[in-house]
Amino acid sequence: MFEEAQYFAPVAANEDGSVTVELAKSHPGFADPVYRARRNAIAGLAVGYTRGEPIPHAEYSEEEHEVWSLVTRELAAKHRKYAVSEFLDAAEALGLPKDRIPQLEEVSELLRPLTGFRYIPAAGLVPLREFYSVLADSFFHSTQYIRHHSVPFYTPEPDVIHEVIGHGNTLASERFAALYRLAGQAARRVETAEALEFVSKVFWFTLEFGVMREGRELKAYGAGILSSYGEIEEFRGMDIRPLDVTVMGTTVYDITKYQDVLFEAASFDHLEDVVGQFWASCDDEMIAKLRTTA
Ligand code: TIH
Ligand code: FE2
Repeated sequence: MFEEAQYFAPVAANEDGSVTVELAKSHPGFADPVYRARRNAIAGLAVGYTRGEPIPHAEYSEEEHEVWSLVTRELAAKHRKYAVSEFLDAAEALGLPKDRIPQLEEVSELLRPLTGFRYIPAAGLVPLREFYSVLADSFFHSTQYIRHHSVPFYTPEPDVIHEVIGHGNTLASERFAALYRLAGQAARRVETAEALEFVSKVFWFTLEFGVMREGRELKAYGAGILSSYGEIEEFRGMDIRPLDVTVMGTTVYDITKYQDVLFEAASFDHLEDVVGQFWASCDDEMIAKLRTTA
């Protein structure tokens, strides 16, 4: 999940303690009362959650488990073809269920011996600062609902498939987990809204939508590409630019479409050298300077 500039359905608290998720008219689930009831119930689980408690259990319907199975099946073949090897190895080590949606608590348990990352349920939009800074402590905010069954190949709205298949598998790699933690430390270190936005954009163009050279091929490591079996077929045809922190930190993107500008790391070492180093050392002053040179 992510924030602000992103596509997030507002969650409203009702007087009786329940919550209502406001889906846009254009949302594929807008006119589906069963789906809307599910979204409200699931958002209700995360409201009032405090860290350290067990994550509330979401009881998914048969139809919801089927969406997970379908997407898992479609993605498995595409991952073999298009995902970086570090992701494939991590996914193998994590061993997510294929035929049912796992509980977030269960995913945390699977991650525990690998990298120690833990999930925090989120009802909807999490403030930018909060979302990123807890990455430093190996916490990851996650939605629990699943995309509407009519559009399984892509959603502009982060859902449990994106959070768990995209981010969870990545967070099972110690090498990737270290980068997530560095992004968190950077978010905690910077003070201005401009600097925080810059840090979050570098995250967007790397850990969400990054691509990487592996031998002669271009592979994906960004969770947003790896959770969409529609978008993953398209990334090689996009405008692929060299990895550059200043450009990534200032490029505007549209969350509702397939990303048409992507940044290529020449190798994992290159990603760590450029982006890892940036997050490890950036501060308000450095970012203010970079923004003027953009
Ligand atoms: N587009 C992704 C998917 O379909 O799985 C979800 C998102 C990733 C980043 C923002 S929204
Ligand atoms: Fe995400």
